[in-house]
Amino acid sequence: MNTTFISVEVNQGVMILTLNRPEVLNSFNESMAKETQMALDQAGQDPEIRAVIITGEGRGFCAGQDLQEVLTSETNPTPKPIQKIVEEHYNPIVTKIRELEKPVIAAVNGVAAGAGANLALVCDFVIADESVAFVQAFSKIGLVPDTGGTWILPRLVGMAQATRMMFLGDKVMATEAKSLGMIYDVSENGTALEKSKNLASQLAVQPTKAFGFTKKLLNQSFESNLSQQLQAEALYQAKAGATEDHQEGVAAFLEKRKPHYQGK
Ligand code: T3D
Repeated sequence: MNTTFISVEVNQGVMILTLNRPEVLNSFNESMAKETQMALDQAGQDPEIRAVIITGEGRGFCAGQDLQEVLTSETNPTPKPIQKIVEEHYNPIVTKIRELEKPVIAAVNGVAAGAGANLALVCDFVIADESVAFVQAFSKIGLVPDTGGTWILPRLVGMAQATRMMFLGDKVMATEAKSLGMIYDVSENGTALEKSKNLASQLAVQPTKAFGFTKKLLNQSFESNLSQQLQAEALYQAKAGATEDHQEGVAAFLEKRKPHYQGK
């Protein structure tokens, strides 16, 4: 895949997608958004890829929308309308992450603001360096939260904290984020990517299909009532039960050996 604003590396079943516009804290321009979408498509299509890490180059993870790109100026007299930016850049990224039937880890190496904060939060795992600040920066510039923030944040931290973050736009440091249940883990500064790689390597040798089905169940869990969710569990259990990995898991248990899952 030819890319300019992200780099993509695949190694031992793990794709590392690095946002790469460090001079603007990896804020999203249109091309970076499109390249990110393409990389997520590749992650979905390639059976060899069984876990994905999203991280940032330099001192930031992602500062959200590139605000230069939306400003009307002599060089940019007709910027793309905001609604189109949200619909064409951010919404597909969030959908692709949530629908990817493989685990996605955000290795948050530096500040995560606006769409950048919510990009991290919609991932399945978030590991952040302890000096990282998550900022719902939208209200500071008179916008509403997007990139799935109004969907994921209340689910993670409840209405009171989500409202506080979105109205006040204050910095939520990694340690507080973990204590609020907003992220999975905090790492020593400079180690979020390493820690994420360790987690991804573990996940990439697990029963990938069962993870994909689990994501689907989690995606719908807040919208379903108990009976709908029980029904969905039965259906996805049937699918998981028909996988080679399930056969392997049971055989390995009975033979008292380690399972060798192939994501099939
Ligand atoms: O079209 C739409 O707008 C709809 C889509 C909305 C989605 C959104 O994401 S809206 C929210 C957009 N993001 C922000 O409002 C965050 C803006 N950035 C900041 O508030 C701060 O940069 C941070 C709190 C993230 C970090 O602060 P700090 O002090 O660590 O860094 P800095 O000095 O502010 O930034 C470093 C450089 O990156 C600086 O450039 P310079 O002065 O070195 O040439 C700064 O201008 C640039 N930068 C940071 N964020 C953005 C940016 N340039 C363009 N767009 C940015 N979002």
